[in-house]
Amino acid sequence: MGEGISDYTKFCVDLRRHMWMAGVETELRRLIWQIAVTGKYISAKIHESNRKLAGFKNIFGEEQLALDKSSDAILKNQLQFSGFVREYASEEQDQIVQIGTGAEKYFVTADPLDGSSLVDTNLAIGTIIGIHNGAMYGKGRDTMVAALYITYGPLITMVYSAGKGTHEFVLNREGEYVLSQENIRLKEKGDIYSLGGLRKDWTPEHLRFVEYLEDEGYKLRYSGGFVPDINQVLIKNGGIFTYPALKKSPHGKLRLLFELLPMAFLMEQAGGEATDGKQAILDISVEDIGQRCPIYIGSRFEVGKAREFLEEVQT
Ligand code: AFP
Repeated sequence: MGEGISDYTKFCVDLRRHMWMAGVETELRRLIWQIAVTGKYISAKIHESNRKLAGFKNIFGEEQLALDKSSDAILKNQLQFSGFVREYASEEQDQIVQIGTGAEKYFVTADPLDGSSLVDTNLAIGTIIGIHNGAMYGKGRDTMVAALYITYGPLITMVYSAGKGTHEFVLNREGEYVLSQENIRLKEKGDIYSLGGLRKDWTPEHLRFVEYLEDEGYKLRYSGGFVPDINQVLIKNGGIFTYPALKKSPHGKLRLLFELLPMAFLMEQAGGEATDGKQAILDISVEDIGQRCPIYIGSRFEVGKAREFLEEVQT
């Protein structure tokens, strides 16, 4: 599809036109556009944020910043009237919420504001969205039809895939998302690594994998924000992000439904891989909205290497 957009017109391909040219079906195009527009409202909220704790705890027992709650409310209200969304599940909601009549096609998952604990440091944070056709329970590979994330950093960027490649857009001064990178492709092997969890809590096999990367001269890039950390691997076209199983938390920290499935969908569409160490993230059955699992995601070489080191203990 990229050959259809000559360089001098590429800067004016906005999100709607791109999805139309890519053949994304109408309702899905409108839903993705609706969510992208909501990112502008969330960004406005971040810029007026009062950074006070909302005094609430989400189902994971984490303090919720006012921003988490308000970002979730903005998203839910926007989707409620989209006409395409039957159910909404969010990291900030205790359970799945029916927000349509029940006849709508899509089920949307959201981490409305991932990395909110970084707001006071002015580091980049993000919104992560998964769009499923039909039921949410099951394997992502069978249910997911699209995924996107919005990064609130020096620029507001949006990366989406509807199953026809992974593409990046930048929000310009006119408030339009314009194409910046089409069909992002990861190299077989990268040179950056992003490591979650504390070294003292890593398993011996994970530590051996990290030591391998260090010996190979990989550069450490870790902000503590899943969205910018993943975005760095994608936009630098290679490398690996991992938040592993820890000695006391064998399932790691990150949530399968809200964080890992959307990123795995985007990364696979860009020629990368995402695994929990044993199986592809998109092949893991979702049994509970709070399900967590370890993640190794990025270039095929590094993800394959991680599996090798982790299998050593499994044999
Ligand atoms: P917050 O949303 O509480 O800031 O957590 C962010 C996050 O879920 C994810 O964005 C990061 O990859 C991960 O936590 C960082 O975890 P550590 O603080 O343990 O490194």
